[in-house]
Amino acid sequence: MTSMWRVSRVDKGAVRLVPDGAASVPADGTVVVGTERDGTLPMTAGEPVVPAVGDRVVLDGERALVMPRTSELVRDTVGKTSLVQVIAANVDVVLIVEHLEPEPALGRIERMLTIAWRSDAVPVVVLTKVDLVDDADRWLEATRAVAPGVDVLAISAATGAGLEALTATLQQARTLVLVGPSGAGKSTLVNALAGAEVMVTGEVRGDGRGMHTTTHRELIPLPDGRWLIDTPGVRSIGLVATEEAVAATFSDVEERARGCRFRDCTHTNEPECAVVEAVEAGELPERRLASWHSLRREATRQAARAVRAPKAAGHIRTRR
Ligand SMILES: Nc1nc2c(ncn2[C@@H]2O[C@H](COP(=O)(O)OP(=O)(O)O)[C@@H](O)[C@H]2O)c(=O)[nH]1
Ligand SMILES: [Mg+2]
Ligand SMILES: [Zn+2]
Repeated sequence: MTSMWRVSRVDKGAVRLVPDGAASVPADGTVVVGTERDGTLPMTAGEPVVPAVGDRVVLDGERALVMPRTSELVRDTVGKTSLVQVIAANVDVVLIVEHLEPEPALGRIERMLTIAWRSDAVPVVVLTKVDLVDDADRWLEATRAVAPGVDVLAISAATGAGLEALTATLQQARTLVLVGPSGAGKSTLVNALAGAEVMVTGEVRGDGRGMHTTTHRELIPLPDGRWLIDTPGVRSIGLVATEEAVAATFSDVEERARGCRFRDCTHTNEPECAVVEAVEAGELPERRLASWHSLRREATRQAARAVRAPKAAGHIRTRR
């Protein structure tokens, strides 16, 4: 007899599964399956993969089979060798969570947007801790300017401000992943969206209050049938981007670029460059073009380091 599950956690050598409409659910709701020695599980179609949080798994007796992924949020581990790692699989929406206090980092948001567009999921930007600032409108405007075509909302898990609007925005999403710096309020938002303390509380601070220190990625089933994936804050998230992902992130730059004289204009020193002209005319922020250059460069560098294996592959070892 077969049943459907989703990967909720991946540890060394073991994968934790939670039922996805499974026929027979064990008492604690989870099963643990071991991986092969190289960390992989077989796929229902194609090469074995390193399982990722969010993967759909068919249990057929003792056998665990991973289903092909509809989307993959990937990052490049920052090391000597490029190791592309799947942060989350089968995600509909990437919630890019950024705090309003301290000030949001627009460059980080642009970066996360590129990673999100690369994943085949839809990004939504959430500015948290709106209760702590009085210039949220200014930041909303500034963030919308670097996130063309993307919903940007300000919320407070403390007061509940903006949560209804966020829920309405996310109505269609079945699986969501939250990404952003440590302390941005991701786990707090998970609990708010779940309506319960679903995220495990980490160490207790000196003042005795609980502190959510997320140390691993985890998939959390919500009572309404949706799924949330909480992630620990990553200091430096390696960019794995395609040209299309950068173009989607910078659709404002791309639009201007259609007016450039050369189709392959690099917007540096070409004559009749509509992008540089827009910057000179004050119609496009200079930092926006600088971000475009820097993310393009980084994406090109990463692409040169990584030899991309078939899409389904989880970890891809590459040459130096
Ligand atoms: N004032 C305020 N504090 C918040 C809000 N959201 C989260 N926090 C606090 O910010 C800290 C970090 O939150 P946490 O959810 O652990 O962040 P994570 O590292 O992104 O998961 C905690 O002390 C939360 O109580 C908010 O909307 N307003
Ligand atoms: Mg957390
Ligand atoms: Zn140009």
